[in-house]
Amino acid sequence: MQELSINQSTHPFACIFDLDGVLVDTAVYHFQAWKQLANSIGFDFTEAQNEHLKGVNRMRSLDMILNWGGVEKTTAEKEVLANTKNEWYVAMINKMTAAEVLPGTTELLQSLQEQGVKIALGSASKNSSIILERTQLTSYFDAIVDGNVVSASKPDPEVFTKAAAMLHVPAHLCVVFEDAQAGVEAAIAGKMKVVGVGTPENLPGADQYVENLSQITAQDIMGLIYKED
Ligand code: B16
Ligand code: MG
Repeated sequence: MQELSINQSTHPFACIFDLDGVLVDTAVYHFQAWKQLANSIGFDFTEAQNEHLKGVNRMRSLDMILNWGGVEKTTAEKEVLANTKNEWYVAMINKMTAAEVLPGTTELLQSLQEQGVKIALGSASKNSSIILERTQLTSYFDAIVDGNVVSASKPDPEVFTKAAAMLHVPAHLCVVFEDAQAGVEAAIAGKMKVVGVGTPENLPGADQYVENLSQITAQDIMGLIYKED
């Protein structure tokens, strides 16, 4: 069935995508680098613990890991540890390819772009530009808001409200795609619609749930904003 094209003058809307866990799966690289760091300090770090770090910024993640390991460090020592972890992580993401883009991602971004829908990134990561370049996704984005330009971490809505402002689209016409509970809460706090990439159990409060972006079309997204039409 042919998809109807979206008229952006009568039914405008924009999409804001989280990066890690929505467009690409970099959680595996974060896990390897954090585990190596924890082991170097003398304790272990599990995949279950890594789940709690999704959407959480780098310094907050380090604080949580040190807390789990029962280790205290000074601010200066934490800076060194965070930089070490990031060097290991960047070495891994520098080898990423377009094959690591999650299912349905490129197709959805292409369809949205062809239909004139504005697209932004809303990520906690300070490494988003490397990841987008390596996976050949950069050209789909009209605005990039990441950990380099926001001061308040999710669940604060700053990352998404900044993205909406850069796109010149009001919050109530924005749909956020998120795989982390902190991100879903941030989108709700920003008064935006939110698609949870996960389950209602993991991500309570989202307007719709998908396993990945192959399960949603540009028309479905428009329907989330214009439900009564
Ligand atoms: P970096 P997202 C988040 O990205 C990750 O989910 C989280 O695990 C990570 O700690 C955070 O980025 C910071 O990443 O160390 O690269 O700045 O999900 O908000 O795209
Ligand atoms: Mg994420």
